[in-house]
Amino acid sequence: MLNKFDPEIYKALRKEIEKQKNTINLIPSENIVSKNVLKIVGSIFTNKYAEGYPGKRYYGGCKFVDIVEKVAIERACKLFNSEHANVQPHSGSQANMAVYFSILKPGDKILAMDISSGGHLTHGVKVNFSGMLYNTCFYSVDKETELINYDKVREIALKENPKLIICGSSSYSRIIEFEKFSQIAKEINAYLLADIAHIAGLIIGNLHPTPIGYADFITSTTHKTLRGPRGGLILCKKEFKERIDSLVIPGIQGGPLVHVIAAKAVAFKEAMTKKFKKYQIQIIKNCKKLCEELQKRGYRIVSGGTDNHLFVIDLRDKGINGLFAQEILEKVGIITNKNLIPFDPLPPSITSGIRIGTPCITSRGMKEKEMEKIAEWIDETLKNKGNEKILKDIKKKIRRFASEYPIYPE
Ligand code: DSN
Repeated sequence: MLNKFDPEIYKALRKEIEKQKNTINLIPSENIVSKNVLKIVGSIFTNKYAEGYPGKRYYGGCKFVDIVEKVAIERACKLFNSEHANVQPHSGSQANMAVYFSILKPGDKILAMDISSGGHLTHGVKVNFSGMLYNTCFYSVDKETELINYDKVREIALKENPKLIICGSSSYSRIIEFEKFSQIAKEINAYLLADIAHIAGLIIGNLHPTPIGYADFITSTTHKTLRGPRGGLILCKKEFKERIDSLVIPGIQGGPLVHVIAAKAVAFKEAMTKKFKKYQIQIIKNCKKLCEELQKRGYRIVSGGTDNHLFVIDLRDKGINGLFAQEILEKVGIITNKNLIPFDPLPPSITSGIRIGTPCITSRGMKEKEMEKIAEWIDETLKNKGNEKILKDIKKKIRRFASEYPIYPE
């Protein structure tokens, strides 16, 4: 038994279970998987090497692995209405890397959203491989509205003439108009990549427009709103199939994580159900409600609201920074992450904002009335940051409240 053999790791696991049970997780990129996904990701498929693709492996003994990967590919294509899917990327970063390597040479130009507006590390940020290898220029949200200004994006695209335009974001709380990005990309003969890591589940639920038919490549993770195991996914037109597949393996990866691919397949099946659509609707309802409740209590929300599963609070007028807010909220059992706001004067290690999202708490069964309570606790915590007694009291209430909601949903 693990507890006897490795008490160090066992204890950490017990503590993590306790933490997930007794706290309120508002990190928009996290979720909690179903029992079936959890079971298959912990299965003996982890024992198998399967470099290659179904029917074309470099190892023997892949008969059953082939079934798993074929099913995962078919389900991903059906779910997103895509011509091709590669289910092997270990993460969203590797999915993006495979796309870049398939169409770009080092030094080629990328146009992407800047990180303070909501762009991702792998969208050309200097400290990341994407920024080291490629020459990136950025578009930001509009300073006034904090929304994407498509005329401005077009203007930059015409001036910079990038080979690839990337849309998709980690903290943009509004609808992304893929059709407009596609028109801009077409005008300058650039490729378009839509990174839908955050909003994949909403797209499946028809609650956000799909990039299918507009983007040449679509990348995603499978563990955010999609609620599958941690991993990546690439969708593309048939014409790019060979290039993408050979870039994933042997290009940038070796053996696929078969246990994770099996879990992706299960998650894709779950995502085809009515229950999943209802879940996605509730994520948005909860997010809007939580956002409104915080606005009522005087918090400024970047762009003035949300259309999706997340939003960012600008804390500058509260006299605290994102790091401080993250830490004090964690103290009472509310898990968030510090996040840059557009044109943030503070560095990413401190930030002026926190990012809030509802996928996880919605998976646990919370609805609008619970959002009122959570907003109140956030507000009370930030207002009473120096009062240990009040903070302790809030922690107790949160612990009692959170422990009522399951962390192993069906
Ligand atoms: N870490 C993910 C997020 O939080 O959005 C992106 O990689």
